[in-house]
Amino acid sequence: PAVIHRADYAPPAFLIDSVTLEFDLVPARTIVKNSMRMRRNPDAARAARLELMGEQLELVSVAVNGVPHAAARAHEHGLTLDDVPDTFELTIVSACAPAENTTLSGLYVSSDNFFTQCEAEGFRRITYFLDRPDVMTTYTVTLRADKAAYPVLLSNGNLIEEGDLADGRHFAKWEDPFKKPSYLFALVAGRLVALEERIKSVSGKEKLLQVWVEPHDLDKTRHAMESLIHSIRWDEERFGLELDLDRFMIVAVSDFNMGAMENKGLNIFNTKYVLANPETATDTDFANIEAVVGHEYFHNWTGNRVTCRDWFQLSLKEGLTVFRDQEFSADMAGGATDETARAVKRIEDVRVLRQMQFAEDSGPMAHPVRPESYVEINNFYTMTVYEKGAEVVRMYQTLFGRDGFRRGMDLYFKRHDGQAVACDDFRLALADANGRDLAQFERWYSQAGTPRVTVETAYDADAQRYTVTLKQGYGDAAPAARATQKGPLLIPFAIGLIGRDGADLPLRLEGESAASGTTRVLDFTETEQTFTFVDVREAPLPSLLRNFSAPVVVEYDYTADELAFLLAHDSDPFNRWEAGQRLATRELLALAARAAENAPLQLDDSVVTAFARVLTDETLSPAFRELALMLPSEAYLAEQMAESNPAAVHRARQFVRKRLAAALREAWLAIYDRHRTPGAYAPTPEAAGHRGLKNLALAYLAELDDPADAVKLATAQYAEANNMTDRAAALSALLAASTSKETPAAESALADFYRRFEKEPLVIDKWFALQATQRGSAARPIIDVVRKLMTHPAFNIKNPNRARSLIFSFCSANPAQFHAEDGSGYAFWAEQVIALDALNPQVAARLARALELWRRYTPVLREKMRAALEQVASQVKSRDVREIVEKALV
Ligand code: BAL
Ligand code: ZN
Repeated sequence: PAVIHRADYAPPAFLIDSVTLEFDLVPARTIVKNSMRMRRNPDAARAARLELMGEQLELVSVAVNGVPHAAARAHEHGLTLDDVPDTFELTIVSACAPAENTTLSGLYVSSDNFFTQCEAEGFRRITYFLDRPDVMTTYTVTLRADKAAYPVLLSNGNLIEEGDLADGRHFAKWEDPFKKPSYLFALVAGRLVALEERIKSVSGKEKLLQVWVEPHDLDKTRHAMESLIHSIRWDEERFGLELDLDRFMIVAVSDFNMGAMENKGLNIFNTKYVLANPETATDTDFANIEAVVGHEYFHNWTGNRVTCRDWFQLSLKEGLTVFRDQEFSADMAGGATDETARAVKRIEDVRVLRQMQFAEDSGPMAHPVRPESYVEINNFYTMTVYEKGAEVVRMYQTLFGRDGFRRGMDLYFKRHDGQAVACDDFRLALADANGRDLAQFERWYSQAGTPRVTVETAYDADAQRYTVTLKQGYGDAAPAARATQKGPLLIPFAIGLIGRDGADLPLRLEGESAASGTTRVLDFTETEQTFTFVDVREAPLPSLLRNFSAPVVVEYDYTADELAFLLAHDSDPFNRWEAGQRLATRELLALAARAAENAPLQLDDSVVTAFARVLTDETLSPAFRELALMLPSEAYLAEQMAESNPAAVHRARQFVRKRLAAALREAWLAIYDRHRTPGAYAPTPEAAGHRGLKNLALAYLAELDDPADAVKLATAQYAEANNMTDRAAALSALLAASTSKETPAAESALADFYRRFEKEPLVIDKWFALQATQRGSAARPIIDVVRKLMTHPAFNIKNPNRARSLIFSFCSANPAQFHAEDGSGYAFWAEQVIALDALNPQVAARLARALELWRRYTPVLREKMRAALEQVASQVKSRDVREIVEKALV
């Protein structure tokens, strides 16, 4: 397949000054009339012809300045027009088939309503166009449809006219005053209802806010609305950015490839990130909705007002907007000053980064934050572009502080509002606003792979000097990453030094006149660099990379005692958590190595003691304790092994869970009791923290060989729960307990759960996911459960949420069962990738990625994975899946 290279970027040969679209919406055949005022781009080389992109379209007519154009040729990828003048009005009529569109890209039907998804290249499936982000224009859109079937007609911007037509049809005309690229176009038509609010923005202008859903979901829209209002306020306060439209709409749709989409003024959301009430949504769902509503809203400035020049610059908007939504969530949880509450959010984000992005960066799909090439852009909506991209943006704030970062943002908007720009433009704005040369920082955008920083320290008691030597490199990087690595990075390396009493020491670097602060951000710019602290009155313990100040791996030889000390004392809450994770990871990897050889397992008491201390430390917030007591995931641990062995990791991790359960049984019971949250449900971070810790206690109790306590508590909790967090946690505990000792409570709760929530698709997704991710045994492999569930009447592979809840949950979130030695998981994976490829290539390609790290597994698994990959490679058709499996097999 054709590879597209960043280096080949050229400006468009033609520009579009305005576009008028008229839709006659019919599911089987929708007619689109597209009138564009076009002219040649004075800043581009003169082109012999006009090439418009188009896919899966039926051309009806083409006219230039109102005259049918003979020299127009439609082909598989678009429409070619010879002999066009320098400026002209181009009118194209075409048809598409929304009801047949299972790809969920372009115009499609879901629950008998019409929706669109245009990012990245879906608009060309609606009409012929210059479907590239650097072609920005103003849109006027008229929608016509049957009034009874489609009473609501929405598009971007402001509603300027509506009315009835003949034959029971009606129309609505929308005008978006802002120029935008085609990927931000949207329309929605159907039987929907809205929750509405009117607010005044900071400058006193009235704004209409709407959350549109199907009628039976109206009782689940309040939280999304509140999240939207909080987002609007937050962007005004933190960045001085105001909502620029009179009306802002969110629409929920149950068939959606992504989480949500930031179309100008008409955000379209996966129902998963809109709908919530206490009975149907967990604390995590509530938090995710707040984050995603924020994310899409924040795109209005970072993405829409200033957009991307080309898709290689995707992180310009995504990395920045993820950073903004992370900061929003942290501010909502802890304000600017509650460091522990902020750290909880930081830890959650870093867990995801390390588990998913570091893995991506170590395999065949490794790419820089600003990729150099792609086959299918949809494959580059990745953890690297989003999450590592957000870390790159965070580093500017770490270097310049909140105020310096704000100065950079202000300059970025001053320079580029209304433009389509590149990652370099953002970097230069930050550099210029803060008077610093950030040329070296560019490498964060161009180099792939996870940097490794090794640390050596030395203390000279006589001179009271402490030296910290940092070395950076990429270790044994994957070939895809190695090819991009050119030189050292500018790494803001935050460090503190801790004295024997557990308190931070004042810090003075050599050459400074006085000590200042207890955390310093070192400018680490060379391959090897030594920093000397003076007036260090005792041998300190270093607290390294505080608050995870850069997306790197830190290697330092801490002893187990030192890690236990940091876990008990570090003033940086992130590093307190980190010390516990290092301690646990080290222990778990040693155990996994033994498990791989079927050697007996044994856990050092000091580990149990260190964890017990955190668990019972009442000065720590429940949310923090929950994170500290959560062991690194099986996926993360397998990734750390020289040869990934999911079965051994599972055995080791289960062994430790059982030991922690047994050794701390009384403590878990006490915690369970103390952190019950009686009364009305509120999804606040504080209440969620109590529930989280309580349910962690329940999960540990369910690990006991005799899980009677857990079964009793979970059965009661399941029956009495007034919220989904507690009900789902109880069900999960019952399923876990039933693997040690069969309990009828698990089966009956599972059946009750289904009956109770049969009409709530998002809850039924949880029902599938809980079963797909449950622990199995030799007698009861989960692949059998999954295959049976595939035939359940509620299963529907065409709905991405449902496919994810069963197929993806099993293939990506149940490693011990998926990687069964008999290869049964891989055979299932191949079947499903092939089935999805024919329906929805974007979703299929995501699933395809579950095997990309195959080379890192034990030989037996590796060979079976390769065979499955080859089978898929020989059968799939889409560019999306081909790119993934072909890169994996190289
Ligand atoms: N732009 C695609 C969805 C999102 O990142 O918001
Ligand atoms: Zn985004």
